[in-house]
Amino acid sequence: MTTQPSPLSPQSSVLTPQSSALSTQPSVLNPQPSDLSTQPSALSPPSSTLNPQTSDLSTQPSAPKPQPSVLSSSQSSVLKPQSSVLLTPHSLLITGGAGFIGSNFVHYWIKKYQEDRVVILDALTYAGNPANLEPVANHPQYRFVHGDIRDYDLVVNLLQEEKIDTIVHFAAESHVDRSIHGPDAFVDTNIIGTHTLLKAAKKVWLDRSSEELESSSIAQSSVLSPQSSLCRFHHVSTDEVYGSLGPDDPAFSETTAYAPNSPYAASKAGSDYLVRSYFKTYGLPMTISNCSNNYGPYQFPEKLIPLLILNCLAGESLPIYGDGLNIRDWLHVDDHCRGIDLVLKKGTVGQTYNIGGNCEKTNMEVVEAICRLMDELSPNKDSAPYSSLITHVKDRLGHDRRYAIDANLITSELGYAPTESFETGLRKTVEWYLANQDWCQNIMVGNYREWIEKNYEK
Ligand code: NAD
Ligand code: TDX
Repeated sequence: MTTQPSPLSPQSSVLTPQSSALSTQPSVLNPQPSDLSTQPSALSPPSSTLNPQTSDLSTQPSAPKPQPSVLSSSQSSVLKPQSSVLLTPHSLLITGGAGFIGSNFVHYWIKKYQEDRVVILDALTYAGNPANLEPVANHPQYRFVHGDIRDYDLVVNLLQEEKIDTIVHFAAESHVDRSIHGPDAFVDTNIIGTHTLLKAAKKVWLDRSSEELESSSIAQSSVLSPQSSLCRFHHVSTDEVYGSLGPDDPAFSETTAYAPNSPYAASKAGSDYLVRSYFKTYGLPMTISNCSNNYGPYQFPEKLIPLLILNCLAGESLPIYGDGLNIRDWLHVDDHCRGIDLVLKKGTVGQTYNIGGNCEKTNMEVVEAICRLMDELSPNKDSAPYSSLITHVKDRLGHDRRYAIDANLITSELGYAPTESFETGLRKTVEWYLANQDWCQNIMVGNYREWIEKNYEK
């Protein structure tokens, strides 16, 4: 539950913060930012003394000499974010790499860092599509593994076999509406799955005993320790963990209290907490990015922007939930990939970074912009404007009213700035869907049709 004054749209049938017993325990349901955030202001300065690590970590013979700038805690046994740790990834495990953002990230990374090994682990759920990876599938450093992030042995073996130094974790159940119809899969993948990856990373990067090392076929030099800047668990998360903003509230910063409203958002919040705890408790080198709404090529057409483009092409209605005045902060997926790259290479270990587009739009503004582009790029045969297809439909349960990201930390610390405006990014996106009709047709069958029937009660 949230303390925000107006998180629920007027149409919503969901509990308001004022209602019943939920509002009687604000200190439980609404922890203060200091309880939940990683607090950039609390960064501990790099210690000049070589400090022993936490008790768990100090037992590790694979870390002969703690280095001063990394993860050392001075008096406290609780680890704090530490700057001046520069990571140079060589072998990446990209989970969920066959999905929308994951596949764009794989394209981005292979193009920019040709020498790096890129291993993709994806269960190929309805949202995973090998076709998203076809353009890079013949790259010599590319490997696709069809498997589940909840398969601990598989993940441990992959980390060892491929000498993985960097995990970029995209795999998730990602659609809010599906989480309303069936939350279980969200808990399974987003919470249990993330925890399985964390356990595997801890096992391979932190827990190896000297006997294991001696009998291992992996060279000692490839073994990573929490004291090294050689490994990283990067967790890709969402702005939805922060809940819903009122019209005049400041944008979400890294210290905003978590207040997830949908099962999807709650499962992502749970996974964020687990990642944070593996840093604080065990010293697993991690970073988290919480990003706003992405759009761009390869996005599954259950999400607003591709759904609207494809419905225009099919001459079907353009369903807008409720009054259409809900606000999202839109970011082109390439700019999200750039942000993750910066966090990996220059980010502070243990830190959360918000990534956003500084681009708040109501859903009505989005649908109208798409209709204008479609009128220009693929006019309706009977010349009727596509906006005539806009239809207001029943609101989403618990529909968050407004998201907005304050990206000052990543901007000032890492020099991040989006390169696409909404106008340029949306035009490119519409052009991509128009030019990739085969990709669209191959997706809009079977399960997809069933989902559309179910969600829109056709
Ligand atoms: P997506 O639904 O398009 O792709 C998810 C991918 O994960 C698919 O390829 C799927 O097959 C794979 N997957 C699902 N369960 C799996 C499992 N158990 N094991 C292995 N693979 C599994 O999602 P997306 O939109 O690309 O989002 C990627 C990540 O970014 C998610 O963690 C999401 O929460 C986050 N995020 C998304 C957005 C957005 O606007 N789409 C914004 C902020 C954050
Ligand atoms: O048919 C629709 N009609 C409609 O009005 C759909 C599918 C959506 N909407 C509205 C709901 C939202 O206010 O459009 C807005 C955007 O909806 P989605 O594309 O479903 O995205 P959202 O729910 O905001 O969540 C997205 O951004 C944050 C991603 O799906 C998440 O994975 C990400 O974490």
